[in-house]
Amino acid sequence: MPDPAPASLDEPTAPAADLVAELTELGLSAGLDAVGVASADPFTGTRAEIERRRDLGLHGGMQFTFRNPERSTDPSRTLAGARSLVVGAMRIAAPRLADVGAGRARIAAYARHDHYADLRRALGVMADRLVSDSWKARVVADDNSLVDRAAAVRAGIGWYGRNGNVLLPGRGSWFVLGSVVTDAPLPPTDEAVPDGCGTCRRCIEHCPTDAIIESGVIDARRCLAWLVQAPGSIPVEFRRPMGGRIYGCDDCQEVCPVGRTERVGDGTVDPAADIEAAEVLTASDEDLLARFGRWYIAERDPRYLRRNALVVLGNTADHTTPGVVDLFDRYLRHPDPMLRAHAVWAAAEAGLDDLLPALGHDPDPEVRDELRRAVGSTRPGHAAAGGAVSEATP
Ligand code: B12
Ligand code: SF4
Ligand code: SF4
Repeated sequence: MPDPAPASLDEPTAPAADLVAELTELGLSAGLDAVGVASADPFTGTRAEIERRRDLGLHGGMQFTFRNPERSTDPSRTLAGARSLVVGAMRIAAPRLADVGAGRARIAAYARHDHYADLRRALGVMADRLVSDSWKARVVADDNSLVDRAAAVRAGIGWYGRNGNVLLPGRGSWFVLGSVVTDAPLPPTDEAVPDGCGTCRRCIEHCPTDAIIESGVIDARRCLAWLVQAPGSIPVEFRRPMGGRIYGCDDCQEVCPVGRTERVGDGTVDPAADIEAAEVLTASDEDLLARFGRWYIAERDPRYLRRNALVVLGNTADHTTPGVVDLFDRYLRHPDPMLRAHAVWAAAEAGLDDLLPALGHDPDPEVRDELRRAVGSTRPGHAAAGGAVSEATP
C-alpha cells in the first residue's frame, strides 16, 4: 500500500482538542506563570478608549499604541488570518526594598532585568509548537502591535485593576504580558476573571502625583513612569515627587494588597534595583546605551538619563559626599542647556546655591528661568542665590 500523502504545508490539520493543554504545559515549563487563549477579533472597545484618552490629551504625547490604535487593536494587522491569541504572563521578581540611599537612583522592577527577553523566549516555545503543525504564529510583547493588557483580560488571565494594570487573582500585577498571534482556531478560555479590587482604592490614594484620575485611567502627563521617559524637561512640579526614580515607577503596585504574601524576595538585596546617580552623570554615551539601551529612552539619547539623574541628585544627594559638588559644578557649565537647567534646579534643591551665580549670564532662557525660580524658591532653609543672578542677555 502506498504511504498516505503528507499533509500540505498550506493545509494544516484542525488543531487537536488537547493542543491548548499542550501549549499551556509548554509555556509554563518555559517559565510563564499563566497562559490563556482568546479570540483574535479586533479590540474595538480598547481602540475607542485609546482614542478617547488621546483626544483628551491623557496620552501626554506618547506614541506606542496611541500612534496607530487601529493597528494595535487588530491582531490581523500583525498576522494575516489571525484567529487566536495565546497569551502569557511572566512574573517579575520584585522584592520590597528599603528606601534609596543618598545619591542612589531607583530602577522600577520591570526594568531591572530583561524580563521581556525571557517572556518572548517562553512565548516562542509555544509559537514553535504551533508552527510545527503548520500554523502561522508570531510572538508579540510590549511592541505596540497589540494591546497586551486587553489580550490578557480577554484570555481570562486577570482583571483591570484601578491602577490600570492587569492583576492575576491572588497574585497581583507584578507580571509582564505578551501573546502568540496565530491562525490556529483554538478554543478560547471560557471564564473571565471578575474584578478583584472591590472597595480598595489604595493605588489611587498613594499615587505621588495623582495620575490615576479615575479607576483604570492614567493621565500620562502626571504619571512619573511616563515623565521619566518623555523627551524635553521634567515639568518642575513633578521633580520633587520623582524622588529617587531614574526609570519607571512602582508606587501604585507597591501599595496593592493583592498577592502581597506571595511576593518573592522580600528583604533580599537586588543589586540591579538602583545605581549611583553620579555613575550616570559621569558615564559616556556609549556606556549608558550599552548598559540601559533596552529601556525606552526618548530619541535614544542618553541625555535624558542624565536629566533624570540630576533630578535624583537634587532630591537625594548628600552634598558632603566627595565628588558631589564637583559634579554639580560640571553640569552647571554643561553645553546642553536642558542639563544646565536641571542642574540649577538640583543644586538649589541640594542647598548648593553658592554654585549658582556663575550662570548669571546664561544665554539660554530656560536656564535663566530656573535661576529666577531658584532665587525665589520657598524651599525650607533655602538661601536665595542673591543678586548675582542677572537677567542680562549676552
Ligand atoms: C503606553 C504604555 C505605558 C504608558 C501608559 C500606561 C497606561 N496606563 O495607559 C506608561 C509609560 C505611563 C506606562 C507605565 C507603566 N507600564 Co506600561 N505600557 C504601555 C503600553 C506600551 C501600551 C498600553 C496602552 O495601550 N495603554 C492605553 C490604555 C487605554 O490601555 P490599557 O492600559 O490597556 O487600559 C485599559 C484599562 O484602563 C481599561 N479600562 C477602561 N476603563 C476602565 C475602568 C475601570 C474601572 C477599569 C478597572 C479599567 C478600565 O480599558 C483600557 C483599554 O482596554 C503597554 C504594552 C502594550 N503594547 O500593550 C505597556 C504595559 C501596559 N505596561 C506595563 C507596565 C509593567 C508598566 C509599569 C508598571 C512600568 C513601571 N513600573 O513604571 C507602569 C504602570 C503605570 C500604570 N499605572 O499604568 C505592562 C503591564 C503589565 C500588567 N500586569 O498590567 C505592559 C502590558 C507591558 C508588557 N507587555 O508587559 N506604560
Ligand atoms: S506609575 Fe507612579 S505616577 Fe504613574 S500612576 Fe502609578 S504611582 Fe502614579
Ligand atoms: S491597590 Fe487596590 S484598587 Fe488598586 S489595583 Fe490593587 S486592589 Fe485594586
